[in-house]
Parts: sequence; structure tokens; C-alpha cells
Amino acid sequence: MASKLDSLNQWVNDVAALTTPDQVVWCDGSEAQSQALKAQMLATGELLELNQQTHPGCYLHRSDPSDVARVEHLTFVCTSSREDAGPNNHWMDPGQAHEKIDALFEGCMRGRTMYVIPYCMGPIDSPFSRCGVEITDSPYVVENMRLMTRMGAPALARIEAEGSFVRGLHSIGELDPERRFIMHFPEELTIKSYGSGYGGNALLGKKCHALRLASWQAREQGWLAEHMLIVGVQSPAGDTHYIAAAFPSACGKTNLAMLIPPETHPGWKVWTVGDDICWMHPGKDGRLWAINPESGFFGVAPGTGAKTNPNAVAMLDRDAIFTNVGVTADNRPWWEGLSDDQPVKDWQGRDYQSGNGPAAHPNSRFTVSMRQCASFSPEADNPAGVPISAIVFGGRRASLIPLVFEARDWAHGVLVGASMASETTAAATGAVGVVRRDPMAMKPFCGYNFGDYWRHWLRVGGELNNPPRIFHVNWFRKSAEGRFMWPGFGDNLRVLQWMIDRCDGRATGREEPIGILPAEGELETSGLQLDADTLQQLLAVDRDGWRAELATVGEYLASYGERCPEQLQAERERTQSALN
Ligand code: OXD
Ligand code: MN
Repeated sequence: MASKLDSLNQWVNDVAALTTPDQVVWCDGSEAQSQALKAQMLATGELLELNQQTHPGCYLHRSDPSDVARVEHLTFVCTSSREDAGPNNHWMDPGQAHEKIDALFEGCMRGRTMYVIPYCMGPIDSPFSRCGVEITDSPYVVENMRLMTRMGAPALARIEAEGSFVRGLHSIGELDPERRFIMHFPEELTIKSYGSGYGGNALLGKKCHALRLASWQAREQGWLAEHMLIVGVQSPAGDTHYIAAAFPSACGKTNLAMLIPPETHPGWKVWTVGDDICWMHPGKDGRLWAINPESGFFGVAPGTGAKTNPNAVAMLDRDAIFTNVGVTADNRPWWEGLSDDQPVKDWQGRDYQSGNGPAAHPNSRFTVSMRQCASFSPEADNPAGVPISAIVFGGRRASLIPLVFEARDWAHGVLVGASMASETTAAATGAVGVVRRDPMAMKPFCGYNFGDYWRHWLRVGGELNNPPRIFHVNWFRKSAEGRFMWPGFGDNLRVLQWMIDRCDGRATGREEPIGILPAEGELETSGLQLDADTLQQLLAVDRDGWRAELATVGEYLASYGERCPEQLQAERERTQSALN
């Protein structure tokens, strides 16, 4: 009798025939299988044991030094029409792309085991979740996928019931940067990734499926797949607002998602629903409802410390995988910003010498189940998701952009998101610290033409009776002396508090050409070492600077030609003339 798993079985057989592994193992997500895999990786040196007294169940993985970040220049969106991928993506004709990458896959798993990983992005019982199957020859990928997704038997059962899934084929190949491609075929719901073991390139459920392919599916199906954290902010009165926030990679999403309220805010509580990806669906009540498709955190280690993110430090003392961090003399994981301890080995396993650069690679990572976080929200398992009160966009900008402002309405908010720019970070290979346009923090992740994407955002918002308010923040403003002007971290709650006051009608705000800023006294600054002049600068609107900014935004939007919705240029012109 035909089964809904026939096409999966056929595909697995086809891949095995192409890649010729020694054996094929189906991953069931069980503890026993995971233990066996870890034992195997300890034997081969792919995992190293960390101090099991202080960090039970924690392991270190050292990557090939040439394979430590996403590779945007080798990442392709392969649609039949080049225009559909858009200027925001590297494009290759699908036929050519298959041919090129299949030639690399040929025989590549000889002498290796091929793992078949059924996974579900989102709660198993949520109508918003989507399933996939990743085939890989990397046991490190299997163990990471086990932490990052709902992986194994329940996912396979859902795939069998639904009969549809995203196909992801991955091999570490020779880890040769010259033979490395991350290819997406949105029209076929297929991903092929060769030559890298790094998270964003190799854990195919994450960026490849949950963002690039899901954004394509979301446009077809009327929802949004976004590079956003989801956080619940509970006030002392007990009500909780959920906020989704988009920041480029390595700009503090994990820290904001796990924020601990400052001492001046007793009774406030922050709940972590997700730290990286957010799928939002219009609900019958006219609001947007969000799920986090992931079940773990793949966070940037450097800078994660007792002051910046105590919840993260506490969740990392057991059952975590560390990638490319340093170690202390007693074999604990270590990275810059964690503690005053001294590392003895750096991320490449060399004796630590400051002349060799940081002990931990700037993009070193931890992988851990989200359930280990003290602020984990049980709502992350709610199949209906959480209702979103506010959407926040933010970049790393040393100048001009105020600490916070609110968009006039949804359409203006889409312009604010589309105009986002940020300094590049170590999460991708290439220069660090260069300001580039990163609309909705999706530059590396949108699986189709940005022009169509903005149009889709406008359409989704237009159908909501009760859309979230849209804000823009900048935690990264610097003074003339180069110091951060805003304390950030736990104190960012003060800015979220103003947003909630706006949502609940308690703050009137101050209207400016670029949007609405906190009126005098509306931003809670009690207990902060912030002088009046700095606060004034953080909330000032430099009209000349903004005129220049909007001119470059106009050029940027124009580079999308007719695909860019006219409404966005109209919104930009409205702001521009208000500034004049
Ligand atoms: C990530 C990234 O790993 O954005 O989340 O690079
Ligand atoms: Mn990310």
C-alpha cells in the first residue's frame, strides 16, 4: 500500500545512491542515540569533553579554522527567474545549480555514515509549524539539530501524516572553502549545502529552512517568517505584552530575549519565547500571532557574561555544545567577556597567547536547549503562538539614529524596517564594522526579491484590524569620544516599557518628522547614571543628518526598480517633506 513516506524513502535512497555512504542511520531523537553519537565523536576528536564536574554534559567542538561563519558570497537562491531572487540574493539557474552541487555530492559520503534527520520547526501540534528532513554526514550537525529543533520520531510521524516536508541535503565535503556552496531552491522546497560544518550553513532547519525557504512559503500562504526574537514583558500589574524584535546577527537578540529587569524595576518579569526566528500569522482577532520555530539557542558566546546576560551564563553550565571557544586550566569553556579567569587554550587548541588574537573566535557559539533558560516561557510550546503587541527593528549605528522612535503606522513601519542599516559583524565572513542596508535584518536571509517582500509586508499589515505598533531602536549610539551612550542590556527594559505605555495609551509621545519619540519624562530613567545632555542627544532628531539618510534610502529602494512598492517611496517622500 502506498504510504505518505514513500517520497521520503525514495529521496533517501536516491541520495544514498549519489553520495554512497557506508551506512544510513535514521535519527529518532532518543537519548540513547544521542549518547552513542557523542561517544563516537569523543573517540574521533570531533567533540572534546569539558570539565564534567562544573559543566556536566558539556562538550567543545573546534571547527576547521576556515569554516567559522556564514558565507554569504557562497549562498545562492536558485529560482527559475533571476528577478524573483532579487538583487538582495546571489542567484544561479536551478538546473545549473543542481548540476554543479550534485557533482560535489557524488560519492562524498564514502567511508562515512549518512544520517537522516526528520525535524519539525515549531511545536509538533501547531498548525503554524513546518517539517523538514535533513540528510547529513556530520554527527555534530545531528547533535545540534537535536537541540535546535523538535527532531526525531514525533517529527517523522507528522511528516507521515502531512506527506510534505522541506528536503535538505548537507555534506561537510572536504571543508574546502573553494568547494563550498549553500543553495536554496524555494520552488522545490529544497536546500543543498556542501563543504561547511558551520551552524548557519549546516544546521539546515535554521537559516536555510526557517528563514530563506519559509519566507518564500510565507509569502505564498499569507504569513511572515522573520529574523526576530520574541520576548514577553510582564508588568508588576501582571499583564504580559509580547514583542518581536529584528536585529542583524550578533547585535544582541539573545541578550534582549533573556533580559533581567534592573533593580529599579521590581515586579517586572521578562519571558523568553525565542531569540532568533519568529513566524507570525494573522489571527482571526486581527492581530499577529507568533511562534518560535526553534527549540534551542545557537548564541554568540563572546560578550555573554554575568553583567550582559546572566540567564545565558546560568543555562550554559550543563548539556551544551560549545563551538570555537577557549578553555581554562581546569577545562571550563571560556570566552572574552565571560569572567576574569585566564584561558590556557584558544579556539584552535593552541596555547593561549594574546598576540594570537582572542581566545574565543569572535563568532564562537553555544548550542543549548531553550528549556534550560530560567526565563524560558512555557508559551513557546503553545501551538497557537503568542499575540504580538509591538515589532521592533534595530541596527548597530554609532550616530544619527535615536535610541527609540515609533513609526506613524504600519506602512511607515514597513519603510522603517526596509531602511534599516547596521554595522556588519563576525557572524558572516567578510569585513566587520561596515554599515550596510539590512532591511528587517533579513539581508542574508530573505529567500526572494526584497521588493516583493516589502509588498508582502504591506499586504499582511493591510489585512490586520489590530496590527502591532512598529518601533525602531538603537542601543549602539556612541559619543564623540567613542563610548556607548546608552547602558543597554537590562536597562533596555526602560525602552520596552515606553513601547508598552504607547500600546496601552499611557504615553502620548512627541511627534517628529521621522516618527514618534518619547515626550519629556516618558522614558523611565530613575537610577540611571545618564546626564540630561546625553539623554537629550539620544532622543534628538538631527534634521540634516536625516535628510541625507533618507536620500540614500531613496536610492536604495530605487535599486529594486518596479518591484519596490510605490507606497514605500511615498512614505519616504512624506518623511522627507516633513523634514524640509
Ligand atoms: C545566527 C546568525 O546564527 O544570524 O543566528 O548568523
Ligand atoms: Mn540570527
